[in-house]
Amino acid sequence: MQYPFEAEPLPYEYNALEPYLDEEILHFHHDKHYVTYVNKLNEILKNYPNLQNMTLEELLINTDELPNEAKTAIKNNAGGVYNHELYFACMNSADCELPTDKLALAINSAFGSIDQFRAELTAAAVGQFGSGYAWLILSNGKLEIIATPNQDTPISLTVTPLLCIDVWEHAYYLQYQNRRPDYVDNWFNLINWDFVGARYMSLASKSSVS
Ligand code: MN3
Repeated sequence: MQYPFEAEPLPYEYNALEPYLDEEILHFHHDKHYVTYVNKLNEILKNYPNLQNMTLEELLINTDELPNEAKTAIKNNAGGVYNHELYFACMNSADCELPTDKLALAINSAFGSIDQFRAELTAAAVGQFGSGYAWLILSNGKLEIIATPNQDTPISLTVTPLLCIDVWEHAYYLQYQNRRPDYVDNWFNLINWDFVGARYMSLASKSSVS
């Protein structure tokens, strides 16, 4: 995927995540916030034909190749596209409350238990000051939890994101107002563990983790 980037459709119905996330939030979040990042990225890249053959990942990783005057805008908007696509893909309506198989083993090994994993991811998401994301990442074959501000993305740190939660206020304010901890708590019901597990298996094998 490269310029001109096209917005991916939401991978489920807009009301599929109720009662944990309202249809109205999904409309604003996907159709306005996410689509705006796609459009702005294309607007910027229109002026840089030499960047138009780069993938989204390349734009975020090979930042040395970006012109100085456009570097921040490209980072913010390409990050906004990448982060939102992963965030939407990491959720679904299925009652899939726990990871399974090798990902479950890896989570237990890295954090001690699923409950501890949940506590650490919650702390990162609730504790992120201002806008940003909390992530489960794969770094040198090990699972870790980090938080990033704004639209910064872990792939720029050369680690691999497996799962993310958007904690910008636009992700929850219409339904939860200032109660970010309630949003985070309910979001755990929405994690698409089949997707995250498949992502782990495919990426872990690439970094030679068994
Ligand atoms: Mn968002």
